[in-house]
Parts: sequence; C-alpha cells; structure tokens
Amino acid sequence: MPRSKRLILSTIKVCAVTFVCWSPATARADLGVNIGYGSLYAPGQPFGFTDEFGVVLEGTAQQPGDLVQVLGANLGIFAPDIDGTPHTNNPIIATTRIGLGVDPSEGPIGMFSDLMSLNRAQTTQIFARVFNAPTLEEASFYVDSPIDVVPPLLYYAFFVPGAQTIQELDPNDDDGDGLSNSWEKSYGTDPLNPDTDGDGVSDYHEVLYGTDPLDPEDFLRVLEWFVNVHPNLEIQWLAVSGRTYQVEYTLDDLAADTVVFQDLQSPVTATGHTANLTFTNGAVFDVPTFRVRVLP
Ligand SMILES: [Ca+2]
Ligand SMILES: [Ca+2]
Ligand SMILES: [Ca+2]
Ligand SMILES: [Ca+2]
Repeated sequence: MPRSKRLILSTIKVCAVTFVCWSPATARADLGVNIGYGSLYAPGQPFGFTDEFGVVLEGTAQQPGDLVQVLGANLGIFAPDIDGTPHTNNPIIATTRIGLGVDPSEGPIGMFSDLMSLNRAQTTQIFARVFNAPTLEEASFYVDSPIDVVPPLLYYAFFVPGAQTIQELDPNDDDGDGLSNSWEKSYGTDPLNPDTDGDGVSDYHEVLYGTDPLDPEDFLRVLEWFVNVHPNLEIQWLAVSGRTYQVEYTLDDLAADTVVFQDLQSPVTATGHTANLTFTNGAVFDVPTFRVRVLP
C-alpha cells in the first residue's frame, strides 16, 4: 500500500478511537467537537515538515520532537511574539510534538497525529503552528497552516499540510550584520556581535560564502601565489566544495574613485577545501590586483 494511503488510514483510525472515548451527550452539552488532527501526506512531497534548512523535523513516536500547537483563529492568524508566545487572539487549543501518533516504522518523517477536543461555543476556526524545535525557548522558525473552519459535528478530522518552518520568530537584526536574530539562533552565532568568531568576516558574509561563522580559521581568503611552470602563476584560495568562484583582476589604482574588476578566465567550482586557478601573468598583467568572488 502506498505511504499516502497508510497515513490517511492511520488518521481515520485515530478518529475511531475518539468515537469510543467521548459520550455524545457530553459533547452536545458543551458544544464539544472531538477532533483527530495530524499532518497530511501530500503526493510528491516526501516528508511532512522540514526546518529552515530543509531538513526533516526531528521526532519519533519513541522520542517526540519538535513542538506543534493548534490555535484558535476566530479573528484570523496573528504573528507570535519574538519569544514564540502566541498573540492573545490565537488561544492555544492543543499542543503535541512531531513524531507522536505516527507509525514508528515510518521513522523520522516530520509528521504528527493526535486528538483534541474543541468547544465550538468559543472557537470555530483553528490552525496549526509548527516550530523547528521542541520548546519555544529553542525555536527560531515556525510555519502556520491555513485556517480550518470546524463544522458543527461531534467528530471531525483536521488535516495539516506539510510545510517548511520558514517564518522567522525574531526578524530583528540587533547587531546589524545582515543576519536576523532568528538566523543567528539557527547558526549558533551571537545576535549582538556582527563577527562572532572575530576572523574579520561578518556572520552574514560567512553564511553567504559557506564558511563557518564559528571558526576563526575558516573564511574566504587567498592562501598563496606560486610559480607553477614558468611563467605560469597559480593562485590558491580557501573554498567550500561545490561553490563556484570567479577570480577577477584590475589594473586600476585601488585609491581611485572608480575601480573596475574584470574576470580572469572562467569560473572555478571547488571540489575540496581549496581551489586553484593557473594563468600566465606576464602576458596580460602589469601591476595587477586580484580578488576572488563567490558566485551565487
Ligand atoms: Ca544579526
Ligand atoms: Ca551576529
Ligand atoms: Ca567571522
Ligand atoms: Ca569563520
């Protein structure tokens, strides 16, 4: 049986459990709705929820992972506070964790399934908010599902489409280095220090270049020049495997108002932690200045 079919059936089974646990008389008295809710497997999408880097959210039935909230949305969806506290217009109806209620044999697939009760006299519209960490204190990103209108039924199933937790909890950039406080938390860098490891390259530029913002020995720089086969010169720089670089040169005076750099040969894609380019210096250059640029 394809995975999609199995997971949907699993959710329906959860609803069946709800039928047994709740008495219809009680449910009518408080306008209660018994809801089985969980992530919905979408064909063509291999996982339920992923984090800001595209990695599947952690959590299994044995070790519940990242935090899931179901919130009321009668007045719509409002952004949470930067510490994750929901807006007062979005009261918490239920919480669960990634991995709970999911077939353990499926492994860490970033999904969840659980039960909740809802008082329709107070709340008729709900949505799910999924975080990229088990607690609000650890979380830096989240994602909100679309709003679901709960019908006047005793039993209901709320399906939450899988998504990436790409909404920033704290989009402020307190140290002005170009990385938001949320991304600083995700990378483990200091939100109050623009160059956490003190290597002279800002946290933002290290992330852009693919170097480690926590390692002062790792940053984009030219390592050395040497004569390859005379009169060829070789330039070697610290690189990140898979990234593509363009070596550029200029004959302009760097103190001039306008300095124009030109490409030196074709871009180079690094296959290791260093990259090299060989060229004939004397044929084209007088007093050249070189730089290495990371291509997007
Ligand atoms: Ca910052
Ligand atoms: Ca910083
Ligand atoms: Ca740095
Ligand atoms: Ca560094």
